[in-house]
This record gives sequence, structure tokens and C-alpha cells, in this order.
Amino acid sequence: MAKLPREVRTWLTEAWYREVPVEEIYRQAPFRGPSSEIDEFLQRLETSDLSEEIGELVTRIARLEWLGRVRVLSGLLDARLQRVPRFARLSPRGFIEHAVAPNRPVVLTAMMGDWKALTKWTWRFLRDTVGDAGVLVMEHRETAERYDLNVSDLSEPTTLREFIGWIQRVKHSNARYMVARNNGLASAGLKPLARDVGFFGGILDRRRLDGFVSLWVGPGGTVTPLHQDTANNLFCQVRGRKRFLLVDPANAELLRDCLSYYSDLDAERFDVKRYPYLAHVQKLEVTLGPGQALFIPAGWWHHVRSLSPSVSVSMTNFSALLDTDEASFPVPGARIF
Ligand SMILES: O=C(O)CCC(=O)C(=O)O
Repeated sequence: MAKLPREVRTWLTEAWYREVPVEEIYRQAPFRGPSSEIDEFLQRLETSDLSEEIGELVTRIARLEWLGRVRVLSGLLDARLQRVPRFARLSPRGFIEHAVAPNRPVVLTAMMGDWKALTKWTWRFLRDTVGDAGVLVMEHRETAERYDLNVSDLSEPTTLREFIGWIQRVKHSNARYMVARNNGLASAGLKPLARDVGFFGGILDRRRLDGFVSLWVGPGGTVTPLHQDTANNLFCQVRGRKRFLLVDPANAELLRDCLSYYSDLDAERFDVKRYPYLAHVQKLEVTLGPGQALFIPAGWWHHVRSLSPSVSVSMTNFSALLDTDEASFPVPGARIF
């Protein structure tokens, strides 16, 4: 007998242990298979010798989802939480108060004034000064399934000069994208660019570039699907515009439909019919232009579309004052005890 897909088996297990009546299970089961297969699977659940353990885990997950929902619903009472606030500048203390401690996104509109990159990094300058740098560029993004999960396999070496030439020709495409794979401004070929960035008045640590700063270069039309990061991220836009869709991780139901840190959901078109819980999930939209920076707190879901040819720098080199060790939070699931 053909096996039910994993997501259906997971859904059935959860519904069974949440004591959803069997008629309801048959009525609601997503992407329904033949009822004989569902019958057989429910039979296996009923007779499982692990029912106590599974039941305990399902209850714990239900409780965590409920806690998240309490936070989301409570937040709806405050209009300020329905948008991403914009500040011209924040001191390190203000940044802790408005962004890091509440784990909320903010936009900083005037803190990149000391970035020489804003005037220097024209396409011509990049080609002429660091064009020979060897870089890895993701390819075949328009045809590869779930390209987000296969960054290493899809990355090919080229030079920054060749890639910029391609961007200038196509202007709009999701086929190729230089994503965070090149150890950004610390790599040998791109190092000269490091002197053109700033450190947000001490919010970031200028001594920690290696491994914590990434360069994103691509045409308009690149799409980074909905995902979570495990570190706080200050995303700085140098050229072009990007549109972000952000979702509060308190919407714990989103974890049902993901693989690793990437979601199966299309954040631009939430399919509420297939995933009814999405009806209550709020997306916050931010468009970032040159000279603006978005703080993406660890755990926040984000989907990113470039609206024009774009150069961005994402920075996780927070100063010790602002972050835990290494600006990174323990990876959930990797080591629990
Ligand atoms: O700019 C992009 O396309 C994606 C950026 C991103 O997801 C990140 O920095 O975590």
C-alpha cells in the first residue's frame, strides 16, 4: 500500500493526539489520501506502544503554539506593533530598548551617513577595483526546486566583473544571485571594500568582520524565500531597493510547514485555503532604499525581493554590549540537553 505523505502523517498524528473527533479528522485532513490509508494510519496510532510519549510531545507543542498565540493576540491591541518603526538614529542603549530586547524589527534611516560605500560603490567602481575577485554565485534559481535549500550545490565560481556585467545586461532576473557565501568583506578579493562601511555608532564591532559580514549582489527580481536566521542581523542597503515581508516568530504554527530554516509557504501569496491558520498571521512590509538599514531580529521570518539591481551588506558583528556570545543564539534542535 502506498504510504501517505509525511506532512499528512504528521497532521494526522497531531490531530489524533489532540483528540480531534475522527469525523473531523476525515473532514479536515489536508491533501486527503484514500480513506483506507487514513484508516490504517489511525489504527496504527491507536495501537502504538509510544502513545504516552507522543501524546506528551504533542501536548507540549500545543502549549507552545498557544503561548505564541497569546502574545500575537495581545500585540494586536497596540497599533505600534502593526508596523515596523523607523528611527533616524538610535544610540546603542536605544537600539537595545527598541530592537534587541523586545526582539522587534526596526528601520534606521540615517545611520549609514558615514558609509563611503553609498557614493563609491557604483557598478563601474566595483568592476574596476574588485572586479577580479573570485566569487561564488548561485545559478539556475529559476529552474531549481527549493533553491534556498541547495545553496552549495547551485553555487558556481566566477569573477565579480563577469557577474556585474551580467546584472547590467539583464537588470531583472532571479536566475543568478550572489548570496551570503563569500565571507563578504573579509575574503581576499573583496577586502578593499571593508574600509567603505560603518559601524552604527558602536552598535556593531569594527574588529569582527571575518565570518560576520556578508555581501549580497544581484539584479532586480531576486527572491529569497521565507526563512529564519539564528542570529540578529542588521541588513544594510547600499544600492537599489528591496522589499521585506516579516512575520513574528510568535506565530509558532509556521514551524509546521518548513524544512530546516526555510518555510514551504509563499509569503507573497499566503494560501489560506490550504493552511487555514495563515488567516491570522500578520505580515509586516518594509521597503528599504540606499542608506537605510533593517534590523531583522533572530527568529523573525523574512522574505526578500529585490525591486532593482541591488548591493546589500548584512552584518551580525554586534558589539559585546548588545549581544550574546558570537551574536548567535543556540541552534534549536541541534543540542537540547
Ligand atoms: O537580501 C536577500 O535576498 C536576503 C537577505 C537575508 O535573508 C538575510 O540577510 O538573512
